[in-house]
Amino acid sequence: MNPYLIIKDEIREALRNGRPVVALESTVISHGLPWPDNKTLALEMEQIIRSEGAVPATVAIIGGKIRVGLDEAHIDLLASGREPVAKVSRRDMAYVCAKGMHGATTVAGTMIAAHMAGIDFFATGGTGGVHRDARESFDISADLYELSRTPVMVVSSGVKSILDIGATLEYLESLGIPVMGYGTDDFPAFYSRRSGYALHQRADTPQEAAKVWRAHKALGLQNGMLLANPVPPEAEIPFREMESFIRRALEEQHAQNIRGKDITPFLLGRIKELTEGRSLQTNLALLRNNARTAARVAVAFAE
Ligand code: PSU
Ligand code: MN
Repeated sequence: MNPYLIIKDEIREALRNGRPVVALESTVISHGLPWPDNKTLALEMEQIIRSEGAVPATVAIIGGKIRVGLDEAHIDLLASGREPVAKVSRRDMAYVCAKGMHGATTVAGTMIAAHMAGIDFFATGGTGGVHRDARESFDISADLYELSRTPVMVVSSGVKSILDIGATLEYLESLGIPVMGYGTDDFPAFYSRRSGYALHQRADTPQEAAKVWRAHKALGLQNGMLLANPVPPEAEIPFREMESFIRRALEEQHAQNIRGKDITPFLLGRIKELTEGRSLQTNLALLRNNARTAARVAVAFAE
């Protein structure tokens, strides 16, 4: 047994019985959304997953233990910011556990914990990717490398256009990571339903997505997969409207010399301020939608 891993009883039981379970990340709670929307949203995503007949498993490190399945008090701790919470990717995992710290898991960190627990499906908002200045900065999210080595299906709304979307897709291809559009042939750009980049794999129903995942497992492929789920049309912000805000946030990031793992949270926060909260509503809508889709795929897979 792994002394650093605590799986909630309900989740352990569900996994033992082959019932559907969906993992959720916690960096979006601690670093991605403002209080109190972050707490409301985290609880809402869990509720949506339950209403679809699956069991939610929000992942975080609390006092040095990786928890798969949180209580409301844990979510409150992560959301309120009253104690320091580290942003935890693969790099940070052992350190944060050894030191007994609190940590919010990124897409990469959450995939690791989900796989340790035996969970196949994971819903998030947007994944990390290749940053626009990666040619000089080498800033490529560890999420991409994790997708290339850990067998979990990640449901996301593509990547934010703070990133270089074309380069991110090229890198996903190089790493052998399948990207399947959910009801779309166009890679979604987080706030926008379309990025203009074509996808070559598509699923229109939870059953179709589950079937591809079943084949992936049967083939013994050890990497992850992205199911790219566009934001609901009524919550979308068109691509060209976002571009000026994104450019401004990127200029400020460079001017203020923000680096490393602080870059993504900085950009997310500035974009929210620059769009006066409108982007927040879009962000919440796509997170709920991804929780619902991931739960439906997990249920279809279990049937
Ligand atoms: N993109 C978003 N919202 C987020 C994140 C990314 O639109 O909350 C978070 C996720 O947890 C993701 C992490 O795994 O940021 C990527 O950080 P980095 O770019 O430092 O790898
Ligand atoms: Mn980075």
